[in-house]
Amino acid sequence: MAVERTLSIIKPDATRRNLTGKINAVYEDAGLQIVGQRRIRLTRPQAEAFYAEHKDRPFFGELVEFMISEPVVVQVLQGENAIARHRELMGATNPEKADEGTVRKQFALSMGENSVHGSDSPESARREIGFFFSELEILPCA
Ligand code: DAT
Ligand code: MG
Repeated sequence: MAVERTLSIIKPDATRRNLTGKINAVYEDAGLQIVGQRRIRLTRPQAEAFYAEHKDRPFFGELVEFMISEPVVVQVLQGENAIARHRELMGATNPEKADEGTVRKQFALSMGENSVHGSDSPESARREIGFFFSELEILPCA
């Protein structure tokens, strides 16, 4: 296994309910280091570009409206096997199917308002980290 980086987003339903710290604690307790983090409001073109792979899906409009509705926290997580490990900690897209203890099981409101995003492969991690962060903004501890 290798040290990886992945892109995480704490979504509007979670920032709105003041859950940033609780979600960060799940990641930090699991040994993932938050090596970059910024609270931003996504613009509509940014949200559309970030989720371009879903542009033909019926839920795309709703997804974009949701992602621009309140601030989000974008972050880079680093650790052993971070991409898959983060997806495990997040739980299934549909919170009704998410395992006990996962972020989505604990906090998600619905399939759409599901509290967190995580990259799903090394390729998407590279693209998604580059979408929000420059190398200078990513600061791991030694
Ligand atoms: P994930 O976020 O688990 O990687 P995804 O990439 O398939 O899931 O979809 C991106 C987001 O789009 C997901 O977090 C919530 C929303 N979404 C996906 N499927 C949906 C559906 N059937 N109805 C409403 N929103 C949906
Ligand atoms: Mg996805």
